[in-house]
Amino acid sequence: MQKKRITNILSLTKLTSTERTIADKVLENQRITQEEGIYLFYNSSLHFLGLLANYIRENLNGKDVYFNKNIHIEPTNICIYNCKFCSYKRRFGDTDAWDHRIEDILEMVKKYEGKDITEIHITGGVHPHYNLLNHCTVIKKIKDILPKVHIKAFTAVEIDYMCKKAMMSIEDGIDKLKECGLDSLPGGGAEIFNPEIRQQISLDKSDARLWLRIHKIAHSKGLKSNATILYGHIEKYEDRIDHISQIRELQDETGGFNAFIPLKFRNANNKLSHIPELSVTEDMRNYAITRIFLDNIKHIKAYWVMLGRSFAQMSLSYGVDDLDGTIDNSTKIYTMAGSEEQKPTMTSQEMVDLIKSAGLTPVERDSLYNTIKIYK
Ligand code: V47
Ligand code: SF4
Repeated sequence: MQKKRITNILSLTKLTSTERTIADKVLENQRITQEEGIYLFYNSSLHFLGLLANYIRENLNGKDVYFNKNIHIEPTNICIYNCKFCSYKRRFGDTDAWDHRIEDILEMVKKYEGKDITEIHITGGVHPHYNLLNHCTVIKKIKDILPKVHIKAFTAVEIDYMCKKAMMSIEDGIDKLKECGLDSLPGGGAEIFNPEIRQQISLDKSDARLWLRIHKIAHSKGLKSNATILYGHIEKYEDRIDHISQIRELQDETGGFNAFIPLKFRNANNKLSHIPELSVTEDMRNYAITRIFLDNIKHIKAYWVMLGRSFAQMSLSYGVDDLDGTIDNSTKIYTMAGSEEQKPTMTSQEMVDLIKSAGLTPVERDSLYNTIKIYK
């Protein structure tokens, strides 16, 4: 939306003086403060937030909405941690635990030989038996089968554990993973950085400092990564702003984050099932404020598998410019946590139609946001 048009609309909208200041900052491409971010959460309407977020999205990405062709591999759901929000983790011996052998993983990958997927996203439980070298073997063998595929793998929490298990420093571990074919890091494991809330929902999992340090090291070694927040459980608005503020600071230092992904807490089959899920209005307000606050990350991703297709489409009016991938029914994290997407797969045509019917331009991208195809 052009500056003049939004200025006209804002002049007809009743705003508080703080909202006026925030709107002026956005129109002048200036950064808003943490206090202003918190103010927006407590006070501002979806309409006002949507106007600003959409303006920023259009300035950064025009009408383009990105997606890629990818699959997820979840090698195991056996995990040493006990995150209360997790519907996926299992213990040894549980009937629905899985721990795929390397041969089975490679069989899965072989099915995509000659197909046009560009990315494999690998993440799973933190299995107590596997060290960094085991994971290296997996990615190396995947690259033998699909040499051109981009491997985005292992959350900072997984990297922390696999390095400890191999008695390697994070620096050496990331060097080794890179040498074996790792191309970037996904954004998971960030959850919420506030130490008290994190301790309550994720118990003894790697803390915020370590999560940030691992991403910083990855960036220093030329690997890009994503960042996430898990919102809508027991955290306060202040915690969300504190979290994205720490991401914003690291991005100022390294410029290594490609995308930020707000992940809405889903409440099926976990220890926080008593907490009601947020309304769609709250989700859209969260996307919009994230877009307004995070002025130095170009892409805000709505993970459609978690949100559902209709709401993912709606998020495109509230600051989102990326819908992740076509996925080919290859993830269970969200189906087990209650997402309505019980068979998460979208053909590229469905993805294209979904974006076009929102009045926007679908762009197939690679994992580093280079354009592969524009669907006019
Ligand atoms: O860290 C687990 C979240 C994350 C639940 O980088 C839950 O491109 C909501 O990070 N309700 C893993 N969220 C997934 C992830 C991800 C997904 C897609 C793309 C990318 C990327 C990263 O899933 C975990 C946790 O925050 N999660 N359980 C739940 N019940
Ligand atoms: Fe394990 Fe990840 Fe589930 Fe936490 S969220 S219990 S680290 S699989």
